[in-house]
Amino acid sequence: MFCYQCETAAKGTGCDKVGVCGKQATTSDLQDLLVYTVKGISFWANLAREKGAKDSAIDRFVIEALFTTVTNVDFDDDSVAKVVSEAVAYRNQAQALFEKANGGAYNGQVPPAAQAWDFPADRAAQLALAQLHGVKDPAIDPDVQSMRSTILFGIKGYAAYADHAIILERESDEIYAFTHKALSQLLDDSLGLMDYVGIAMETGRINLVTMELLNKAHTDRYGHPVPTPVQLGTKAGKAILVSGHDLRFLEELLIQTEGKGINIYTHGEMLPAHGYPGLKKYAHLVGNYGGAWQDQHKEFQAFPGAIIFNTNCIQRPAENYKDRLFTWGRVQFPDIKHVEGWDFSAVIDCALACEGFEDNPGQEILTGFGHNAVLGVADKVIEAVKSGAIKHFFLVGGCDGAKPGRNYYTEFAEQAPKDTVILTLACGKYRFNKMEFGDIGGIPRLLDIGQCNDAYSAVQIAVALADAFDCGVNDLPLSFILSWYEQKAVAILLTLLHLGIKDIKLGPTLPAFITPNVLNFLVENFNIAPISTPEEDLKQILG
Ligand code: FSO
Ligand code: SF4
Repeated sequence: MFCYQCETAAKGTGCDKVGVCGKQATTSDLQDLLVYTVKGISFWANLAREKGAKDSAIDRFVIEALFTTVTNVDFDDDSVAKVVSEAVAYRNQAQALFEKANGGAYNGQVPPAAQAWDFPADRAAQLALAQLHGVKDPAIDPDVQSMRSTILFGIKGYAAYADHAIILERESDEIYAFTHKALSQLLDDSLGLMDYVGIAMETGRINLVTMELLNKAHTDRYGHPVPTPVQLGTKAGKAILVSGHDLRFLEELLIQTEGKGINIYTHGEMLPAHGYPGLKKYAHLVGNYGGAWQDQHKEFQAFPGAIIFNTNCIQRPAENYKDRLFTWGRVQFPDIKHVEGWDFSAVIDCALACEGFEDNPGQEILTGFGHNAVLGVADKVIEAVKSGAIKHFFLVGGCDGAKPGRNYYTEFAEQAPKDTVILTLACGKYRFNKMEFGDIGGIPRLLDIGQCNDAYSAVQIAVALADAFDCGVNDLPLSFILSWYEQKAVAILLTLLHLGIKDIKLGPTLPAFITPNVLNFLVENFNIAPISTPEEDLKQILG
């Protein structure tokens, strides 16, 4: 195995024996073969689209397969192998689609990934084949390899968002067409470094298109988020904990548990769900439980109910909650019950058989500051900036993780002066979202914009402020202090670069897949910098 797609890549270079995330070498190899096969599908799907032919089953499959390979999603060899065998069939289907549209066979050169190879039935043979198609090709120039990896990981990131959108019955041909084209370009050895830089910027643009599609799907169905206090204590009754990002899943579970004496708690990236009118209307959506994903081992054992993951980030479950744990959608873990489709009765039965909580009210925190809510008080915000009451905005957002260096974000938020406002999103907010920040003239100093995909909302807020002050986003008193962990964060970073956002501070460490030359390019063109200390970074930003 070799995997370097996330921030915890072993020794800062890559996991080569077992994943720091717990991914086994066999799973990693099968995921590599899946990516290789998906590039082959994309080669044919891209050619077919050029001839005016497309197939929605192929389009959706490519997205789902890529999401399967994102960090902390699928740890199950059987499940990944099944997706590879489906991928081989889809590759043949895509080739047939092209040949029909073309009226004959392709007369150019077909890259090996797109040729007609079979997936063996025997696991040992599957793994032997998989080992030939790792993510890194030693024959490729390291900088080109670095950009190819950046593009692949960015595409994997937005594939997660596109999958949520598909579940909400929203799709975009622009996303599918770009995905196929870009993945097939990763097979093209005639392309050079600057070609790939262009494709990476386009990946960022397509991620923005995807986040917008998902935002529209969420707000059309559930309304725009409104500022909402969320209870961190517990309520007497049986309980289900929902972890992940999928709002449609939460809605269906709320419907199926209504009137059953079961309370629903959100975990991790589900917290912003409490702000949506179409979800908060359910009285049994009672609160948020625990912290960010990396604390699940200690927190889940104390949860006296059923627990279900609908997207990342799952970790190897401990024995003391394994039997109460379920997965859904692309998430799978060996020996953990997987719920297929929309029938949640197994989860409900499990919750009813568990002890449940007693009443124990706790602190309340606020969520629901999407662009609609923030721009609804834009006049107040603009006035506060003009009067000097608000001196600066910080977007302190991104993923959380287990590394000690992530204390930077807690300390940064703590040390941000009282005349500054902190916008936050994704699970990194758990580093500071239980602290008291107070308000500036009624505007809370900490505004929770939402999930990582709500980076779309953050962009809308930034663009509206820039319009109001008749300047560019880079001229605003606004700084981006980002924490990354997995591939969705790569997609969001590419979006910010595509938008020309400069001076981003990125941590806790820089990606293992970025070579020194590519880093120099990013520094020269975007002035991107690794985080240093909160004191130094605040001093440098605020002068
Ligand atoms: Fe966190 Fe995990 Fe949202 Fe990620 S729960 S780390 S960027 O999957 O998706 O922020
Ligand atoms: Fe290592 Fe991250 Fe890959 Fe897991 S996802 S194997 S931790 S680089």
